[in-house]
Amino acid sequence: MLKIAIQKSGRLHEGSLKLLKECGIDISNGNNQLRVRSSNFEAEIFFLRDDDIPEYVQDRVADAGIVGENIVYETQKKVTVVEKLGFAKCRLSLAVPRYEQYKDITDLQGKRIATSYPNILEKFLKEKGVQAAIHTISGSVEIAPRIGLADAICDLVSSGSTLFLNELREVQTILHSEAVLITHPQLNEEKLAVLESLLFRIRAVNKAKDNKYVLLNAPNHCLPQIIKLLPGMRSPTVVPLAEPGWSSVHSVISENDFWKVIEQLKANGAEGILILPIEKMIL
Ligand code: PRT
Ligand code: ZN
Repeated sequence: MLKIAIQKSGRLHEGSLKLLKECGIDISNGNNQLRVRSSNFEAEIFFLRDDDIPEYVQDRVADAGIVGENIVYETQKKVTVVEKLGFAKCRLSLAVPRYEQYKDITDLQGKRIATSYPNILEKFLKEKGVQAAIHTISGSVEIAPRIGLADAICDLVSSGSTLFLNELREVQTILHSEAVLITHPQLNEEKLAVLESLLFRIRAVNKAKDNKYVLLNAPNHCLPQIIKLLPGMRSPTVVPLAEPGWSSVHSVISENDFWKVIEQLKANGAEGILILPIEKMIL
């Protein structure tokens, strides 16, 4: 049995539950319970505050957990990051009042910086050789400059609208973060086997999200060029159409290359292009 800790409520909660569901792991937390056994997978899910998850994993209360990398690096517990999960993306950044001069990090020498991430910030400033007074506060960091508590802040940013509304300007990114799967560094054989199975499913789900299934028709003389543009998993499937001299080509393309490849396919004679989402992808 693998004990997996996820956030009870907050920005990671939905994404964590959705990922487990996409992995076919059934969890029904109808009564708002603290822990729930999956009915179809060797796992028990614990619902906790995100800040506490690394410590619980270190202390073996849970074997694994889903948290933001920002929390992993700030709490400095002995846990292993085993997989990036691709959701809850954000960055930990320094910001100063909108009209404040800022050339580079040395402008923060001797200044006061408010943050909920004192450990990450201290390490960063040390690396840059900058000395500043770190004020640790647990929430609403963005108001610190306005109330005269600090000259700058170090906080999580995603869209940037919180900074904008508080008349702050992002000047330096310290860390890019996303949700990750962490585990205790030493799991027994039985737990490792469940973890392997979980990782296999997570990778199949996330790989599918990065790719699209493409179907198209093309005259046979265009096939060599089209096949070059669509390497697919091994190579594309090519099947003849009922109309002589034409074929249908099926393949997989990466989300990142998508628009570029589609334009090139059209330019090389492809017609009737269909793009479909992939649910799971196993290489
Ligand atoms: O109650 P609990 O302790 O479990 O939750 P929490 O309130 O501490 O955390 P929560 O739910 O706010 O965030 C959980 C995790 O989500 C964080 O640790 C990050 O890994 C991730 N995450 C992703 C974010 C953001 N994006 C984010 N934008 N966490 C916080 N924010 C906040 C940020 O602090 C700032 O106040 O959102 C504001 C900025 O957002 P924008 O869009 O205006 O830039
Ligand atoms: Zn928290």
